[in-house]
Amino acid sequence: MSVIDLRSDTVTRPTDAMRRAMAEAEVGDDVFKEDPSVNRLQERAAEMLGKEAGLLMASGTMSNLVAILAHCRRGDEIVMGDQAHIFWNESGGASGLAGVQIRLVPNGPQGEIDPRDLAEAIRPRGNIHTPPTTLVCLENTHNRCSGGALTPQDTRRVADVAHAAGVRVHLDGARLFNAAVALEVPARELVREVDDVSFCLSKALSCPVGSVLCGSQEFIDEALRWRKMVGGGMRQAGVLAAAGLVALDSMVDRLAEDHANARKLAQGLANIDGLSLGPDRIQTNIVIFDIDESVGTAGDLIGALSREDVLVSSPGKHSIRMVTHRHVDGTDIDEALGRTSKVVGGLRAARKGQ
Ligand code: TLP
Repeated sequence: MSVIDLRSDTVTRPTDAMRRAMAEAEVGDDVFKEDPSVNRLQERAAEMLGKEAGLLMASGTMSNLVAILAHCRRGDEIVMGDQAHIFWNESGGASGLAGVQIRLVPNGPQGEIDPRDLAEAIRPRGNIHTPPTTLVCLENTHNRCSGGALTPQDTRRVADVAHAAGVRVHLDGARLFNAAVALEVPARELVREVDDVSFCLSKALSCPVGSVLCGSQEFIDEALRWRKMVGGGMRQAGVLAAAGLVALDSMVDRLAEDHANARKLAQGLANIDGLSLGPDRIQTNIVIFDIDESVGTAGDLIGALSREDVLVSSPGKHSIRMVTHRHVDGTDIDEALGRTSKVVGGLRAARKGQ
């Protein structure tokens, strides 16, 4: 029985073309800004996103942290959705390392933020009793909102409120190209209104390592120093950038296949008693569903599925996440659905018999 790994699109391995490009990459010392492949990737990313400059980072987490460090001072307040990856999954780096306080506003079903909630949450500068709001963080696609994609209008509405109050906007676009493909909108349209954006090369785009932070030249100059401080100054990083260039050239359009597989997966899961989700909501490659008490906990289901060689992850005690990617095709989806149906049926029968 083959293993079907739906834990994350981060499990994707580099393509043969990437490995060749990595082996042949022209390199130099990037801390001296002398790595031609890194320079090419940064320019290419910035150009694709309509920003002045780009900066290669070791990870999405490092990109988000460096963006916060570059925009904020210790004691500032930053606002984000209550399902934000920065809040849930980045080890508390914003508070632990950047010294900022996080204020949460509700995320809508696709990861959107209501501009009225943001307007209410923003605190002005100049009051010695309250932390000034200096940054708003958005996420597109939204991981914990089942890969929901923000439209350019969703982003503009939030950015307008933030900018009118003198607050900057950072976009965690770890899966920005998934949003662009799903909405059939150029990625640069999705980031036009934000001050900076980071996107990941190492998720569905299949690179081994990397993320690129893009913004104004002034912001990137500031980010460069913070990247060095957190240990992200890499040397012959061109071997990584070479894979990133292949990804931007040839791995974006195929994301549509992952999205079609995720929809098929969601439709199948919705037909299994004990699982609940709205399959029409699925826009990209992340499927999150709730588990009924009759099945057990997320831990029970993860364990039972792994014994059937289906690997999944869990965003909560009663929910499961399945992510489609380049190493999972339509046949694997059918197989995963068959095994999940069997496992869920077995767990329900066992609980009934207790
Ligand atoms: N997300 C990972 C896990 O941390 C949950 C995943 O498997 O999805 N922003 C978003 C929206 C992300 O989903 C992730 C990774 C990151 C940032 C951090 O990226 P890395 O893992 O490169 O630090």
